[in-house]
Formats: sequence, structure tokens, C-alpha cells
Amino acid sequence: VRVTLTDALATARDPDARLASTFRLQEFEAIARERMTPAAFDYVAGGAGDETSLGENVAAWRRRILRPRVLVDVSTVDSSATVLGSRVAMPLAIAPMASHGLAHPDAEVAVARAAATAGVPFTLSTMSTRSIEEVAAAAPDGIRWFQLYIQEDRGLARAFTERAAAAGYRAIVLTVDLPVLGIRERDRRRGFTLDVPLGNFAGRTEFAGRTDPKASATDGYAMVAGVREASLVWADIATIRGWTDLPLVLKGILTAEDARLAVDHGADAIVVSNHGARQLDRVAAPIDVVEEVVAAVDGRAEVWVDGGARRGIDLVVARALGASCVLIGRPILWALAAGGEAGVDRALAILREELEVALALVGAATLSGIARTHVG
Ligand code: FNR
Ligand code: LAC
Repeated sequence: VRVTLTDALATARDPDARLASTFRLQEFEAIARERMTPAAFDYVAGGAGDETSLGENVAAWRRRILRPRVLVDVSTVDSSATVLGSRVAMPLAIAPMASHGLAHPDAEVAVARAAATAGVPFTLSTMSTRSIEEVAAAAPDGIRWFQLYIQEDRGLARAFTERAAAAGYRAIVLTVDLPVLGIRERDRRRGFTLDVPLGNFAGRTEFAGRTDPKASATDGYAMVAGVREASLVWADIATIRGWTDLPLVLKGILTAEDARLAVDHGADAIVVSNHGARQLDRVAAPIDVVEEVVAAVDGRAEVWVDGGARRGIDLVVARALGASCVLIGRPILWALAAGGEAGVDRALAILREELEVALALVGAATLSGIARTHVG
């Protein structure tokens, strides 16, 4: 194919053609940068402190070297897996991210629909633009999980849990690495305050008359101030467990010590995560501590991982090291900004193809065929 300068310019002017010429997840980022305000883009892109861990999150995956096996029958490759009892098309889930509305007006509705189409779970943040109920109505058949931030007012957190269960979400993902917000210099420089509507809070009667003033706020950083439950401790996990029969996932664990505590406190799954390097800088890249966590958990819970995964190959690496699901964050918001639901459709299709080709080329027809020895 001969690409002339004129073609290239026409492509740049036509958003859909531009989508069609996007072949890797990271290409969505450049499009998103043009479509989002600089402050919103930096809020999504940025990390904490020197952003050391931000770079390391991506680099750590790339350091892993595959050990492909040949002459294995891969005439039929099946990328499906079971995650928390649900059959998924690939062992990937959309990470919970605040305020998808910063990327595109269709916000979480578009991403949840694309996830449902692709057969992968979508995690709705407590801090979402659209509400628990709206997203459920838009993607009724999709696998949906609800990410919970505990409010200073525990009654509110319980109400979220109950709303999620009533709306058909299949798990509660409790985020445990945000007792306070990390120091994000990009946001400070831009004066970014996440001053956007939050669908789960706005107009809800349960917030009326609450003594916690932050609980009635609709701006995000004030709401984050309300969710930073700095006094939350392990003993509270039993209480939260008691709010619902749904599986409980603890997101934001980086050590064997905490992984053991998590399973001792009844976690059904653990997300090895550094919150996309947005909280504490200079922590390990999650993929580098997966094996430590898997050993500590010893089969008593599922171990998932997120942070910096950008390629289908990363799903193979995660599996080889013992993590059964990979959450993807920022690239999904870039794809949303680039093309709404169609953009996310394309991002997930790219990942699916990359995973299938990776499976075939490492010599595994299914994910259960991936062994520790497939990664060096
Ligand atoms: C996040 N993350 C996050 N996590 C969470 O538990 N609740 C939340 O509301 C948010 N909000 C949020 C907003 C934005 C803009 C980003 C980029 C991230 C963290 C997210 O779930 C996940 O851990 C990381 O994004 C994974 O890393 P990658 O894939 O973005 O590198
Ligand atoms: C963030 C919070 C909201 O990482 O989770 O921005």
C-alpha cells in the first residue's frame, strides 16, 4: 500500500478513518491528547511524584522475555478464561477509572457497552460520570463490577454496595491504596480539581441531611477528600464483607504480607496494583511482584494485576507468572476520547488479536496451556 501525503492528511481530518488506522493501544493516546483539554489529559496520563513508577509500570512488562514452544497444534486458539466465576472472552477487564466524561460525553456508558460486546468485564468507579443504574441499563448483559471507595460516612458506602448488587454488578472491588490522594504535580500545575459531575452522588436523596459536608459535594476532589478513608483498617473488611453476598476484590496490594492478610480477611480476588502509579511513587511495578503475591495467596484467592499493560502479550506474561486477569486503564480512556464506543471496540479488538496471535506463537492453544516456563 502506497500512502501519499494527501492520504495521510485526509486521514488526520476524518476521525473514523483515523480510528481505522490505529493499530496499537498506545496510538490512541496521541488522538486523545488532541481531543481532551490539556488539564484533563494530564489528569489521566499523569502519575505521582517524579513519575518513576509510571514509566516503570510499562517498562517492567517489556523486560519479560517469552520462551516460545514450537510444533504445538494451534490450529484453533481459544483466548477465553473464567474470572470470578464468569466466562470472559479474554482474561482482561476494564480498570475502574474516575470520570470517563473527561474523555467523551458517552462516558462509562460507551465503555461498558464496548466491554459487553467484547465479552470482558467493565469496572465502574465510585467516581464515575454516569451512575451505577445508568450503566447497568446501557449494558444489561455485560459483566459489570463496582469499584468502591469507602466514604467517611460508612452508610453511604454501604448504600453504593447495595445499589450495585441491585443493578446486577457481579463483584465489589474495594480500593485500598487511597487512604490519602497521591501528590500529582501535573494536576497542581494545571490547577486541575476534578470539578466534574459525579453520577453516583448527584441528585441522590440519601445524601440529603448528611452531616458530612463533602458527601453532598459534586466536585471530584472534594469528593475524593470525602472518600479518602484514612482510618480504614483490616478489621473493617469483615464489616464491608457483611454488606453483600457479592465477591469481594481488594485492589491495590503490592506485598506478600498484605496479600496474606487479604485472603485471611475473606478476599475472593486481589488486584496487584500501584493505582497506575498515581499514588505512591517509587513502588514496584505490579507485574514484578505478582509472583511474590501468588506464592503468598497459595490458591486461596484469584490474583489479578494492573498497571502499564499495553499489549496482548502482556496477558500471556501475566498468566505465566500466575495472575489470572489483567486490568487495563489509561488506553481505554484514550480510545474512548478517540472514538467513543467505536474507539473502545477497536482497542479491545486489537488486544484480542494480539492475545490470540501471541498464544499461537508461544505454542499454547488455550490460556491453560501457558506455563511458568513460557516466560524467562
Ligand atoms: C484510575 N484508577 C482508579 N482506581 C480506582 O480504584 N478507582 C478510581 O476511581 C480510579 N480512577 C482512576 C482515574 C484515572 C484517570 C486513571 C488513569 C486511573 C486506577 C486504575 O484503576 C488502574 O489501577 C490503573 O489505571 C492501571 O494502570 P494503567 O493501565 O492505566 O497503566
Ligand atoms: C485517581 C482516583 C480518583 O486515581 O482514583 O484519580
